[in-house]
Amino acid sequence: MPAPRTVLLTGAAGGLGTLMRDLLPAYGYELRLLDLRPIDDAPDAIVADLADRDAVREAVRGVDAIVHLAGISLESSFEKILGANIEGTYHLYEAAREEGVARIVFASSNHAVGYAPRPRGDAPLIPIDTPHRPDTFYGLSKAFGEDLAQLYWDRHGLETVSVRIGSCFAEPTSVRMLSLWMSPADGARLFHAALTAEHVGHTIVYGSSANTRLWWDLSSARALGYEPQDDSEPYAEKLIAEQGELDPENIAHAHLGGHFVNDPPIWPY
Ligand code: NAI
Ligand code: 15L
Repeated sequence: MPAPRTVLLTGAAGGLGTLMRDLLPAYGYELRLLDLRPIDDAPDAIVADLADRDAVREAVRGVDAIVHLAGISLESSFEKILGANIEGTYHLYEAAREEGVARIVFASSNHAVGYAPRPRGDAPLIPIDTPHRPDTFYGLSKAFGEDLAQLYWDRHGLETVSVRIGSCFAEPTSVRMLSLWMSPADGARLFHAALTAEHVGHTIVYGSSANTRLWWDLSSARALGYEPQDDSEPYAEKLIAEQGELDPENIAHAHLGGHFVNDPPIWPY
């Protein structure tokens, strides 16, 4: 596929969307922005709900690719997750199919496989082909999004890179995040690789920096051309001094999904 130029960024008002609005244009993309919420410094952004199929179809028209970040990003009721993440993602894929968009980069999450035990000692890294083990309705919606992406590749030839993002914030803020952190700059590198790699079909990758304390296998991300430059290790001493080492007897510390397995943060809206 030729390198995409015009990219629809859904969820552009959110935390990750704001970071990517700053970082992705340097790779040559012209971004079209969409979110439920208006964006103060982007008056041209499309304000639309993924529930609005006509608005979604119009937003998708003419773009080369989509980076799909919009949705509920924490745990919520099944009904709310169903609307925003499951039906919303379906509407986006249908619109992309109808408008002939070649590729979607889907913001999946570590929580699609959150009940995978975190590796300890010399145990192997969590493999890409680990079975779906969602830790929440939120994680379940990400597992659905990955399966939807597979269906649209197999049936319609629409390509997707599903990025099971770890924790993409300016800095890691917990001991768990030392293993899952994806620096914003590495996030942009990975999204760029996902947008430009040839023949991805439906590829699932883990999304993190090259952390010393890595828990998962980055090889499928590297195969796209992703070369992470950052490592959370400089933050380790301070975070461990403040929070202590992870306790294997603590269920939240024993699984990839962390506190989502027993006390997930709830979407506030
Ligand atoms: P966020 O909650 O800050 O942003 C999500 C955005 O989606 C919000 O601006 C919200 O208004 C918008 N949105 C929600 N429902 C919508 C709807 N029905 N129609 C249109 N827009 C809607 O979340 P964040 O952290 O920016 O994450 C972005 C994406 O990446 C999410 O899909 C999240 O699940 C995923 N992700 C993020 C991780 C992270 O570390 N930030 C980790 C793993 C996955
Ligand atoms: C996610 O999927 C969330 O969207 C994000 O807010 C973080 O909680 C992240 O996972 C995480 O596991 O740290």
